[in-house]
Amino acid sequence: MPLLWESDRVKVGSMAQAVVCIVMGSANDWPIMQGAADMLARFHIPYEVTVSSAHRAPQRTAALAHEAAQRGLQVLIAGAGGAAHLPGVIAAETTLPVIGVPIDSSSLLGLDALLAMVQMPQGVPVATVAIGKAGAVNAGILAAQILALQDADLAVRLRQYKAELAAGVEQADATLQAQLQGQRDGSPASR
Ligand code: RP5
Repeated sequence: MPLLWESDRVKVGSMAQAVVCIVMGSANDWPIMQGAADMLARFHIPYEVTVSSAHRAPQRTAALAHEAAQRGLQVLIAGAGGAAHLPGVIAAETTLPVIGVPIDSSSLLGLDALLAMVQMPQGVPVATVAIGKAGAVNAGILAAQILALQDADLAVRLRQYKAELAAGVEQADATLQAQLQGQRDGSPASR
């Protein structure tokens, strides 16, 4: 089968073989899905980005899924809104792990996409994350965690990220405590 989407996919990062593919139902999903791309870049994971659609381009989507493993991809991240069948259709055609990102692009604010992704039938899982930007970011992190099972250096970068999250909470609490102390020092009761 020809690589129907080979010519127009966009590879990002180093010249290394992409191991993650970010696919989205519309180019209009990119502002959200960029959250996944940013996390992959942060963890130095080569990835590619493309648009496909379970409904508007079913053959392109099937080819993408069929050819993913043989092209060296290891994780697929699929974002879509509305009746979001893209991750499920891809998961039906590959044994690679598929992470679904519900996009809040419809009048139902992504609840439709969330249910379409998370309610997959037994036997065909889609690892569905939260609606919108937080979900896209988490999809990038989850992809990194999957890849880190076979990549010790990546596992170190993930542990550093966790440490940064914890340090951010410590910093936020220190700032809050200082503000509260300042309010107490300035209140009439403390004079
Ligand atoms: C879905 O329909 C896409 O994932 C997008 O979120 C939504 C709207 O697509 P456009 O009409 O903006 O291209 O398939």
